Amino acid sequence: MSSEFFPDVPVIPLEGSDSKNPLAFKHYDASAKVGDKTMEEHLRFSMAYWHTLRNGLSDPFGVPTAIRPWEGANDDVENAKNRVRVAFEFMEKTGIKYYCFHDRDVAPEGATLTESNSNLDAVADVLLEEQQRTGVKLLWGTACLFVHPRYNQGAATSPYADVFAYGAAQVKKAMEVTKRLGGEGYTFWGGREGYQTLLNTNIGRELDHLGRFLHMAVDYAKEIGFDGQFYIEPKPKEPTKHQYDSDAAACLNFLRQYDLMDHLKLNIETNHATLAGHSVEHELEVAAAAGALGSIDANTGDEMLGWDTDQFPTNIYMTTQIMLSLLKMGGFTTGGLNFDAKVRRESFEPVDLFHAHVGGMDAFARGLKVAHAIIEDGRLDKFVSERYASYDSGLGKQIENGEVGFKELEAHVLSNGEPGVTPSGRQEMLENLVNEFL
Ligand code: XLS
Ligand code: NI
Ligand code: NI
Repeated sequence: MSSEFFPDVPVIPLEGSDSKNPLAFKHYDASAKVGDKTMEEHLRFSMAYWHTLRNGLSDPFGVPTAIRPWEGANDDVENAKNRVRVAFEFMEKTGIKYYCFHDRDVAPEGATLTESNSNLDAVADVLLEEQQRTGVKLLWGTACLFVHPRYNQGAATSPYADVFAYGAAQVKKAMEVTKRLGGEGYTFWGGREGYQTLLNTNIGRELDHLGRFLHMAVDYAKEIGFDGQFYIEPKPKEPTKHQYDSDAAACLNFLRQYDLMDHLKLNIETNHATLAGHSVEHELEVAAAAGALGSIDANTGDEMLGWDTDQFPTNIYMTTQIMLSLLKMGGFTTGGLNFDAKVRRESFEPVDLFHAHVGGMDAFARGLKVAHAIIEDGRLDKFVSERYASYDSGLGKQIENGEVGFKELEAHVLSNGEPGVTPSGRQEMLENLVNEFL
């Protein structure tokens, strides 16, 4: 284990809930079993390279504040390679076993595509070496199709075919590198796939182009034998006024319209859900109901602010609800909890990165334990299944099986009259029940 970049931070110990050490786990015990899996297997934590290694913490009003002593003077390949060592030391010390990256997070963009690709290959050599040294794996890769000026009006939905082509070339390479690093998935997040004004926009054509783009990705994956899971990540706005991948329902509709349901699952991000006017558990449930919940970008927003603040998750009630949805659908297969989150601009020291991740991991460990206890207890599940029991037999079953139509149902009403008083929804009782476990 190397201890070059964070000499003052040891491997984060597990000290239990009585510990007052801020850099110790109080709840996350990687090898402890919760039900039939260990915490590590349930939670599959991942570090987001773009935030943890590349976010200088600037905001629209101020310059970067982050102190990152390992950064060289130049944004070159040598510096990028050194940064990989930092990333892996960080993951070794926090016990995070996965990471995610955009092509341009890990290696600098060159003057040409060829140069950018060779930069990426050179850094990928080091990523692979460090993966082998530490056992850390790649949860998913992606391409950054939103920073460079060429993408100012989108990539796959840019009105300009040459820009579409550039985006495709970039994704082709990012998929190849993801495969080389054994990535378990590949994510498409809209970036600038959306519009700023309808006055200059043909939505139908842009959506068709996005559909074509994703089919090309599916075809190319088959061609190179990349068998990782593709994800699409909903977000309603920011940077564009309207992003086409607005929310889980819009993404599912898009996937169905373009015959992509078999190829992509959703990567749900908490702060994107709230930007869309939903809760994260709403988005998770919508995705899971369609059999399409793939992965989670674990962060949180600020209820008072209307933008993507990407804060680290600390709210136990929220992590409990996320874990309830996840456990109900049987847990992750290829996905994980990726901390797509950044420390505040005011938290600029390297050690703040540890506080942030350790806190997020502990918040999810508690959420996991609480959600598991609620499921074991069984009262919540029982209440919900009893609520739908009228569909388990008789008329309800006939409705579900498609055995009756309006005429039969009319006849049923004519002979049975009013349904009678329906049972209470008992929301408050159920909220109290959840609180019993917190
Ligand atoms: C931005 C997105 C982005 C994706 C990866 O809001 O969350 O970080 O997760 O491109
Ligand atoms: Ni994200
Ligand atoms: Ni985001």
